[in-house]
Amino acid sequence: MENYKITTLNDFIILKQKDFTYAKGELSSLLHHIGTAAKMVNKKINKAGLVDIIGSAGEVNVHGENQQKLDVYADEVFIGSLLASGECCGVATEENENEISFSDTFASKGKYIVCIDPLDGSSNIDFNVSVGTIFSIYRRITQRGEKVRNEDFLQNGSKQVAAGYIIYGSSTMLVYSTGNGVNGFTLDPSIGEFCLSHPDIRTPENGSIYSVNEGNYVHFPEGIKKYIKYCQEIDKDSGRPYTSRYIGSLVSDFHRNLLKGGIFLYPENKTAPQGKLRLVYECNPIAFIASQAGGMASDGKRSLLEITPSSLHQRSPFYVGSKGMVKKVEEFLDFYNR
Ligand code: P6P
Repeated sequence: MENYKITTLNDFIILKQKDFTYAKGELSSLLHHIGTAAKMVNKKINKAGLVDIIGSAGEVNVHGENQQKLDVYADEVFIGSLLASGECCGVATEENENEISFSDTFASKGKYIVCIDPLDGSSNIDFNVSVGTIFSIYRRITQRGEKVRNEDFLQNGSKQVAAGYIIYGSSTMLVYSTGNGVNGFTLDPSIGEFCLSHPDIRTPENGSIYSVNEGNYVHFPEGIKKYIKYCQEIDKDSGRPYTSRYIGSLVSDFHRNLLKGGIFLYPENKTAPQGKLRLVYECNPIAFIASQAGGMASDGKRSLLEITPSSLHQRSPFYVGSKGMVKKVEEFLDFYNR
């Protein structure tokens, strides 16, 4: 008898809700709505090559970056689904300059705010490279029923109630944590459900993969240049030389390293003095997942989760993955940038 014991995302959310004595189902409902939005975006991405939805929307986003049509679609779908949940009172997304306050009577009383990059890596879509959604959930600071304010979205990463990502790749996966470990769910299109496929993900203390855009090498800090050469040296005891793997899509590069062990680096460089990746809705949620799986994330000097953001779209140097490897990068930066 084939094993039909399937645990869907919704089964799991309800099951795990029992871990939180004070839980009244609000977070569960919010996570369920994120799963629904992910299925809708997945459907469009799968057909992107066939219908007129790839390519530029002809607009640029708040950062002056060319907005892909699927960016716009994903942004609208996730915002709509978060509003519909009734548990989220406002969102900050990569595609909108300012936070969005939900004025709907029901939603304005929501307990949570969400920071989200609706479609990270979207410039890769036209070339059939995996892309992702990255999300972060906090309790609001403002009073329920009030309009949200900037301060609701500028909490440090250690205050995250939950975080996760969806990777639209060879299969579509949702990986999330509510602070009790990390679990991965793979979408079974035949039943339209995310099914538990990677329970209790733990990332190895050390790995043999390093992921960085070496095209920026000349612009890197001295400590990063030396670390990259360290990865390329022969040292059988530590398994070097490491393997270089870089897709150019954060969720894909991080997800591979999370499962196999490895480090992802996006350093500050002369052309991007604060790095490229956004602290609030890219680095922090990924850092939360990494730390929950036994890894760590740093800006090169300190734990990324301890940084209090000063603006919604601020960038940060980003080093994330296996704890031993991130600590080694911090050592190199400290020694060579002394
Ligand atoms: P670069 C995609 O545009 C993205 O925001 C991340 O997904 C990815 O890790 C990074 O930028 C790639 O940047 O400069 O190496 O092309």
